[in-house]
Amino acid sequence: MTMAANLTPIPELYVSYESAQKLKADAGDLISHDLTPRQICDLELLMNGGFNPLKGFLSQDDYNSVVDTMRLADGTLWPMPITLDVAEDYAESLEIGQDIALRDQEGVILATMTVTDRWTPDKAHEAKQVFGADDSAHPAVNYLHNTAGKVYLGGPVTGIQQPVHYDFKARRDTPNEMRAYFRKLGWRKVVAFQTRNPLHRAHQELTFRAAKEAQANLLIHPVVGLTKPGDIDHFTRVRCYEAVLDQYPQATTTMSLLNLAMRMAGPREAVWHGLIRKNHGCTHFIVGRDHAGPGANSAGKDFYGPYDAQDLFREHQAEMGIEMVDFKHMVYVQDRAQYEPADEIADKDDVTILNISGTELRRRLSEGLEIPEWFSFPAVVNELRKTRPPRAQQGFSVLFTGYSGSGKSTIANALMVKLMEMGGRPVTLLDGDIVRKNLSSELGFSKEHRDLNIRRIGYVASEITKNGGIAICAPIAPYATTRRAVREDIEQFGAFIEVHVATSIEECERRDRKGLYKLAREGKIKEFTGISDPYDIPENPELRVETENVDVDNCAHQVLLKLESLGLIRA
Ligand code: PPS
Repeated sequence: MTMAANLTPIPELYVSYESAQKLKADAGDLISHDLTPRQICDLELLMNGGFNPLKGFLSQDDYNSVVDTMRLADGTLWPMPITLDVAEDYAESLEIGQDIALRDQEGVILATMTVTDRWTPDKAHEAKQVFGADDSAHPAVNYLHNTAGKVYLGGPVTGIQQPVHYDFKARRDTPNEMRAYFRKLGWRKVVAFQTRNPLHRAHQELTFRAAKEAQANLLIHPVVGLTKPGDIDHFTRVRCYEAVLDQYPQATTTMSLLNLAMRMAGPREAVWHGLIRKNHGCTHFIVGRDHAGPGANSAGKDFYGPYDAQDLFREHQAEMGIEMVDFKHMVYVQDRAQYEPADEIADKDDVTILNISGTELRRRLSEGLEIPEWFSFPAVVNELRKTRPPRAQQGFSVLFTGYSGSGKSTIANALMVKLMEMGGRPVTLLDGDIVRKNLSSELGFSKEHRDLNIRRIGYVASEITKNGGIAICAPIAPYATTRRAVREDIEQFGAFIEVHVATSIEECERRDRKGLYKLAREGKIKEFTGISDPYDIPENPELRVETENVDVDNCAHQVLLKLESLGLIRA
């Protein structure tokens, strides 16, 4: 099918330097929108042609068509809705036809957009069509419902400047820079490898084989924008990739970083990834088992079948103009001291086959155990160990959640003292009352204020965790979605242990230490958790402690045992 790449430049949305200077000066009069991290990623790829043929954030017609048919309204294949989500009141303040300034989080203007469309999307429908289910266990569905604004704006974008990156500048290339590089080196066939994980020997082997099979050069094209919550940060990964690059025959392989915000949309995502690589001048694309898979749904089953992504890609590859190379599952054959594709080992009953799964690798890293040389390169393991020291040396956060008067603060205090007695890491207690006094003194108990309060606690706890300390938090934290957001913030840096202090509302009311339940029953305190405001019982906390007929010391001890079983403390 695809023989050689057409490497002529593709259209970008940037204006000339002079026009950009003028636009920047004039933009002072425009209403601004401060882009979210995801929108910055999307805008960069819109402007530099990575999302060619899109000319801006999708209009309502294009959106409806992409959601339902994977095509723009004119029939062009495009699987992912690229939308500018904003808050309702902001959207209402705009007129159709108006230009707005799109700014990064420091206020730097990156582009202007003419607002041609404004609508309130049916998010449940979008979730079902694009991600396969309206199930918040899917990170992008969760984002759609809990992070994205309620209203979408659409319209063409005029690019002023690229988002600023201070890291790995020399490794970031626009599609046209990539095309020029391939032209210069005479690379007419290029197979791209998309990844959000560190590369080990098996990946090196499979990418090298894929390139040989396609008689092509190889582009390692890792995503450094947004990946799946909990992934290894891109700084560490890029250092790992640089170490692996030396392992390829010289002049066959290059690496470039892609500032993409992944959606983990499996099959649709694979097609999207292919189109993006086509725009970068590649002729082939490696698609593996469960490509861009988000993991298990809320019923514990995978969202997509293992080969759904390959099937969808295959169906569309002729139209896309980029050819799929199937990912070979590589395993190590000890007897021959080499990696071989699992399905090509004729004598598999007579040889010893070794493999280390991602879960096993994480276990070995977190427990400081050996990672053999046949599995990875020493330089890669070294980088990973620096970022992921054994769990007993990492920071972590414990969130106690439960009704007012359930005993959260008392257990949290006891736990703090026990951890301080053990020593080794600094411990900070973010008790509900302490936080309300020092961080959130202006907040009340509306849903919005409670969310803000818990997000602040999550932010401080994530910083403590990142810096190797222990944060013990003890707010009511009544809403499951907010607790989940905090979990995601913290798990980027270390473990998050949710402890449900499961004292029943009846018992809390019976104890009524502060006399607040009485006031709540009399209607003198409004929106009181458990009486006149909801409390979402945690479904899968790391630990649930009962306090009725159990003393505080024992409750705190149960938490210690949990921490020990997770390898976070040593007995
Ligand atoms: S939240 O929902 O997590 O932001 O709440 P939190 O910061 O933990 O604060 C809870 C403490 O504030 C007192 N209080 C109320 N609780 C619940 N609902 C209402 N409306 C309310 N008004 C005041 C209450 O004493 C809680 O104390 P704790 O420490 O939980 O017993």
